[in-house]
Amino acid sequence: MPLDRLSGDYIVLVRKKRKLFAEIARSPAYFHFMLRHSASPRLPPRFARSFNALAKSATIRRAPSFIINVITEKGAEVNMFEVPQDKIDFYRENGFVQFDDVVTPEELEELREAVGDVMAADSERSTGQSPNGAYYKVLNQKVNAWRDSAAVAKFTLHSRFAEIARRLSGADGIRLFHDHALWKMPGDSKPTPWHQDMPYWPMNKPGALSIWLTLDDVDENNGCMMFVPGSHKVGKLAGINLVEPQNLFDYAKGTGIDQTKPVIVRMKAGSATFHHGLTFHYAHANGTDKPRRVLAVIYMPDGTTFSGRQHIVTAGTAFREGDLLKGRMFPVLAKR
Ligand SMILES: O=C(O)CCC(=O)C(=O)O
Repeated sequence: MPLDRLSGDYIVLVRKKRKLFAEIARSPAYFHFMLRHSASPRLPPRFARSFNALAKSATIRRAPSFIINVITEKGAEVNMFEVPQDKIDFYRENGFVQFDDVVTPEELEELREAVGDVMAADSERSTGQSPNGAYYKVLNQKVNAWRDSAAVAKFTLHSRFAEIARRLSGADGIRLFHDHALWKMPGDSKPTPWHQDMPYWPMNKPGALSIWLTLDDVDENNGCMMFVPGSHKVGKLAGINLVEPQNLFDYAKGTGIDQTKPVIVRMKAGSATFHHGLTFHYAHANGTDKPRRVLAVIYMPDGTTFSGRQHIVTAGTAFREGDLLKGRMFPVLAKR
């Protein structure tokens, strides 16, 4: 794909010897210039030299939507990610946004296998439910899948998604809160009822958000999501019991949000939505005979403090109310 056919605003990430260098290229011409002349001001000279070499041997291909991979003959990888301003504006106005093809077809296969392995294994680190419980009909969930699998960690910790989250939220830095595999199982499947996420999270301030990356095509038949546009502006309401749900809209009476039409988001496998922790959302039951497979990752702005609320991820840790959520469980994944 010739570079001059590309347009938009890109984040260029260069991974070299496990270090990551990021730069924003406002135009393909600038990216071209970087490739040719190693002109990025943030690249150290030693790296700039190899960057030059990399440019000479690079092949460039464009993934279906917004990822552009530059793969060198030696396997080094440069990824360019478009985060168009209209996506950021849409997220801030509506509390959710869709990105198609956030992974390549090869990555999708890798991810299906990696998350499938974690779901199939018994583990001390990730936590799931018993298949006999009522919650399992809503979600077969495993929290912190990345702690069990380097192959999942590659995606959970990937700066591609965290940088999108950072840009959407406007935060200077983004930390991981946790990931979770969300399988909606076939057979007596229940919808995920309308809820906000923030009431469950032990955080003092809103701002955290999730990516919901689907590994299967999703629609109303197998558990696609719905969102109420603008509902993140209503504030934090009561937490909903996902097994015996209260009606979230009862808590929102008089806000106008109870009259707002939800948006159904059907997606192809490998696509994702990002949603704000206060956005009202719902997922349909799975009426098919296959699991609906999703990897969701929750990101929080760097600086988020612990509210003291009971949560599976902070249970048994030394965090006290008001402490910064940081450390090896909550690494910084993207930074301005
Ligand atoms: O996957 C689902 O069914 C629900 C997901 C959800 O509620 C979330 O990611 O916050």
